[in-house]
Amino acid sequence: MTYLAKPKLHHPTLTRNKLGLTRRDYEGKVSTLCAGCGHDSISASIIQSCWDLDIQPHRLAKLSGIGCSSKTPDYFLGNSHGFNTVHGRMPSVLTGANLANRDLIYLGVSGDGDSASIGLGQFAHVMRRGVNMTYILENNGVYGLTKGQFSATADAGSKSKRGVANTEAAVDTVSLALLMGATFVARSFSGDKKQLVPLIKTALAHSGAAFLDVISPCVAFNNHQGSTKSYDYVREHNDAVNRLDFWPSREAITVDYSEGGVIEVPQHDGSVIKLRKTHPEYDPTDRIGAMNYIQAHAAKGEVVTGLLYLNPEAEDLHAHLGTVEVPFNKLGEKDLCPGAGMLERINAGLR
Ligand SMILES: Cc1ncc(C[n+]2csc(CCOP(=O)(O)OP(=O)(O)O)c2C)c(N)n1
Ligand code: SF4
Ligand SMILES: [Mg+2]
Repeated sequence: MTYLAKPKLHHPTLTRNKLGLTRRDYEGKVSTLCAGCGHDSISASIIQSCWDLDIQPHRLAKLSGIGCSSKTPDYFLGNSHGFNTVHGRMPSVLTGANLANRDLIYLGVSGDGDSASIGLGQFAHVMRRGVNMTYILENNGVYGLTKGQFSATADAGSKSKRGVANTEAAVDTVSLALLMGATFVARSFSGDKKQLVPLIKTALAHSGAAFLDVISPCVAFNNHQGSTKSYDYVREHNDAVNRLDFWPSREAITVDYSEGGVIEVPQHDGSVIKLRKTHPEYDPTDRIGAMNYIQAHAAKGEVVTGLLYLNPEAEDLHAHLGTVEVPFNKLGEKDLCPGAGMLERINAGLR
């Protein structure tokens, strides 16, 4: 059996969002991942975020590659569009879908093997193109699905379950996303829902390439002493540069932030990010500064988390290409075929 359907019955007193939906309406099938796998906690945070944001499930498309992480879209948003692509190829399928129908909210889910090994080229290009999406990389430092080989994000010196040290340099996907031009870059930890949920919500509202690297321990193959992707290691070395809250609109702000140290970052769509700095010197709008900070702290074995970079002026691929507002899949023959007269004029202009 590869999946289990969940019973459809809801308790009548469950809280409902503005659409009248309960959190259960944002769930998927019963997870078949190992008990305690970090990926299941990320799915729970995605469910919470979409429920909080009152997203209509049919307006979201979830795409993934291959791996335990890439299986997870089956375990959330059972009423959304889904496409489980080939290993490492999620970004190009997502790009094509986004170009065909710009009206959907795109959520890409991938693993460190899927994104940093076979899919590294695709990863780099989807970031630099600014495809409007939320890209969540569930990072456990191993190929969980194929029984725990080191992946390209495993830190040099990190030990395998059998005690063998990894000798190769790690691909830092956060630094790579920054380098390639992603306009929202964050890192979090599957065990920190309080940090992760607002980051997912902010990423979903961002119009441009939003990348979220989530350290997500693999309890079967990479949660032992000597691993830098275990629950214990990440808890001990987590260096959160900020904490945020996300408000879908200015009117909705009900929390009192008068204790100080909070910056408001208004977004184009009227939503507001409330950013509480835990490291006063960290400026998430300074891309080069962010790269330096992340590298300097990684050299000390620290895992820097939080909203690492945000470009409030971000534009997406459709803006770069100057495409029409109407999604391509809604254009009819009249819009797409200019007629013989127009074609003649175009050809004449080229002579
Ligand atoms: C073209 C191709 N090559 C290799 C594989 C075998 N394979 C399946 S999943 C996987 C790695 C998955 O690792 P990751 O993306 O980190 O996901 P995790 O299982 O750790 O969540 C590999 C190499 C495959 N399915 N397809
Ligand atoms: S093998 Fe690892 S990544 Fe895969 S489900 Fe089990 S704990 Fe999760
Ligand atoms: Mg992995």
